[in-house]
Formats: sequence, C-alpha cells, structure tokens
Amino acid sequence: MIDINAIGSQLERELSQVESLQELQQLKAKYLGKNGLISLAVKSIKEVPQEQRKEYGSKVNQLKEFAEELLKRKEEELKRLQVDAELSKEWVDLSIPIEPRLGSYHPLSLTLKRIRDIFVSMGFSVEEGPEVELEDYNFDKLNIPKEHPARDMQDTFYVNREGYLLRTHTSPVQVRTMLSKRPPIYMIAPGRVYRRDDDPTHSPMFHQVEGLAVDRHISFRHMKHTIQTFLRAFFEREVPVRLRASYFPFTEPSAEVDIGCILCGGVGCRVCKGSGWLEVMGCGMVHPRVFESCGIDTELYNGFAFGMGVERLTMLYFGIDNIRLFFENDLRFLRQFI
Ligand code: 2U9
Repeated sequence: MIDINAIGSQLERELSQVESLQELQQLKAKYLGKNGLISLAVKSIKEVPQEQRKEYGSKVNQLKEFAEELLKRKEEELKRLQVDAELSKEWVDLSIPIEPRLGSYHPLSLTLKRIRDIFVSMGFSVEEGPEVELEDYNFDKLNIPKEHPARDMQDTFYVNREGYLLRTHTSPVQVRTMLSKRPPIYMIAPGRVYRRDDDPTHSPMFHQVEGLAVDRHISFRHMKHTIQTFLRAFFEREVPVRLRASYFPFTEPSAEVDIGCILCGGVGCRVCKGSGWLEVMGCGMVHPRVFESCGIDTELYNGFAFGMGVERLTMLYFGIDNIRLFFENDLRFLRQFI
C-alpha cells in the first residue's frame, strides 16, 4: 500500500517551491500525469485487500481532489503574478515633463488670409467651387476656343469622365456665381488649381485668387484703383504699380500688372532680372462673350476681372526663393512662419 498522506505533504512541499507556470506543468505531470504518483495510487486500489479497499480508495480519491484543487489555485496565483509583472513594465510616468510645441500656419494660408481680408474690407465676397470642374465652365464659357493650347492634354489634367477636368484656374467659380446670382457682383475666388507643368519654377498644383466685379458703369480706372489699393495693402508700402498691355481670351482689353521691385526698389537686381519691375498679376475688362455665355445682359452691365498666383506673392512677400519649399513639409521651413 502506498502512503497516501506522504504524497499529499510531498506535493505541498514541492508546490511551495514552484515559481513559474512551466514548473507547475511539470509538477502536475509528476502527480496527475498518466504514470504520475497519484495516478499510480488510483491504479493500486484494486490490489488492496478487500477489507481495506474501501477506506484506502476513499483516501486516494480525497488526495486526488486535494491535489487538483491545490494545483488549480497555484496556477491562478502564478497567472495573476504574470499579469502584474507585465503591467508594472508597461506603466506610464505621467509626471515626466513634456515640452508642448505650438503649431504654426502654412505660409500659403497666411497669404490667403491676408488677401481675403483685404478684399473683404473693400466689399468683395469670398466664393468657392469644386476642383473637379466641367470643361464647359473651365474653358467654353470663358471664350477659350476648342483648339486653344491650354486645353491640350499636355497642359490640363483630364479625369476619366467625359466633360470633366481638374480646374486649371479658379475662373469657373466666377462663371458659377454669375449663373446663380444677379449683379452687382463683387467677389473673389481663392483655391487650388492644377496644371500639368512640373519644373523647378512650377508645381502641378498651386493656388490662385481671382476676382470679378460686375456692375453698371464699371471702368478700367475702377479696376486699376482696386488692384493698386490691394497691392499697397498686401505689400504694406506705397509700391509703384503699372499696367502693361497683354492678352487673355476672357478679357478685353487685358493687362499684366507690375510693381516696382520690392527687393531693389527699382534699380535692378537678380529677382527683377535688372528691369526694376516684378510681374504680380493679370487683369482686364470681362469679354462680352463671357458675359453672354453666363447670362449677364451686356447692355446693362460690364465689369473687370483679375487673377494672381498665391505662391508667387508669398515668395515675394517672405523672400522665399524656391516654390518646392511650400510642398515638402519640412518643419524647419514651416516653423519660421507665425
Ligand atoms: C471670368 C472672367 C474673367 C481672370 C483673370 C488673369 C487675368 C491672370 C493669371 C495670374 C497668374 C493666372 O496664376 S496665374 O498664372 N491670371 O492673369 N486672370 S484676368 O479673368 C476672368 C475670370 C473669370 C468669368
């Protein structure tokens, strides 16, 4: 007969030395495995003489239940300890001082806000429209003929739906405004535009602000005064402004706008290429054909329009010499603007 009590106390002793789930597994096999000490005791019951068998058998069963209960409790304890150990490794020290870094506005956002504020102060509203546009609003209604080079696949991003494209200027916003509102209209349209050129001085996506005034008796002088007032507010000084005759399909007459070079004051430098003047925008009196296709009565109304590149104005204002800096998101560059 096997000494049942001895097995029980041996198990208790050995269990108190166990420190890991792996050791516990080994101990479990040693006692309750196929050839474990307790399993052997169970098998030995049938060899015990009849008169002692009942008492012996019940002692063995008690031992088995006792061992199972003991091992189960130990397993729970070890698992709890393991979780505690993992948690103590993962704790977060909320008292470590962190240095909060303030964000800053993108230089293009700063310029866009300043341009908006100046025109809003002159009574213009700010209108927006979709970047995926109708070819009709981007070209046809603006008197840009079907054979015009701007429509070329090499200059325009067409999307794969007939009659749609990525707008090449914000002019379709003015078209939409004329189709939906009655004059007088005094509006600007800021936003992203897309053209297929990508060289060191161009980006396939850039920003424009265009403007439109439609009213009775609008003159070329209203246009020049509005532009001059804007440019002097934008560059924060009494810059000289001149208009040079030019050509756009949607305006007639058309002009390009120069300011006296803000870097050299007009004597000539690298930025103005020695001329003393910097081209900053384009403008003109809206072509009657554009008004007709947008439902404006040319007997009653006329108007002026203008357009400017936001990247170019931002570069001149802050003295930035490379357009790529706007799109690389280098924090050393971006953090300089507040
Ligand atoms: C309508 C009628 C007329 C918008 C105009 C310009 C002149 C112009 C350029 C400036 C630099 C584009 O970003 S740039 O390359 N724009 O010179 N834009 S007049 O004329 C319009 C627009 C809409 C209905």
